[in-house]
Amino acid sequence: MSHLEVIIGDITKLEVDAIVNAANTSLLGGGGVDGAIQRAAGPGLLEECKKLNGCKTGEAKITAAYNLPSKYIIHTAGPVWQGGNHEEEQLLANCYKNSLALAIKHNIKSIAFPNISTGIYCFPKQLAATIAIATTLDFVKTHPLIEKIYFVCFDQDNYQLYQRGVKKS
Ligand code: AR6
Repeated sequence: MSHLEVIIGDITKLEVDAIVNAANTSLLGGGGVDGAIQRAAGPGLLEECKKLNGCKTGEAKITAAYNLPSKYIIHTAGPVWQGGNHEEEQLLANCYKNSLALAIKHNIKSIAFPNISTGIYCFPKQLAATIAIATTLDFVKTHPLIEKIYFVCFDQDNYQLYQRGVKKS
């Protein structure tokens, strides 16, 4: 499906309308991709994030992108994997859905997702990839204004899982 593209690399370098940040509910920064985005965007980002009142798990908020080449950053808080009986799957799907819904509101046509929750939050990678691909495909079916969705993988495991998953879809 031409809407979805899998790439490997650093999401902070992408020239797209919006990149998505795998943040936490405080939106006040952290490690992983969040730390990389905060560092590359510069201090203005944290100042804007402080005014957002956090973000519930599965929800999404938008900011400017400051020193990044993208136009916006959509921040979403992924679920922490706790064994699978704490609505983790639904909450992860919500991250993708709510980020895409916010993108539509802001007329965003290209968006790049990191592999939300699969780092520090320990969500199983295969399951996360399946949810990410199914949820985004389902969304673009009814929202054709989103032209391109990039899955930006940072490790080979995820890269292979996503390539296989997108090929099959
Ligand atoms: N570009 C693309 N992907 C990246 C980059 C990058 N520059 N850096 C890491 N990744 P994680 P989480 C990948 O841990 O599991 C933070 O402290 C990484 O390899 O960043 O959702 C937040 O503040 C992995 O595949 O996010 C939260 O507290 C994916 O991004 C917590 O971590 C997500 O890994 C969120 O944990």
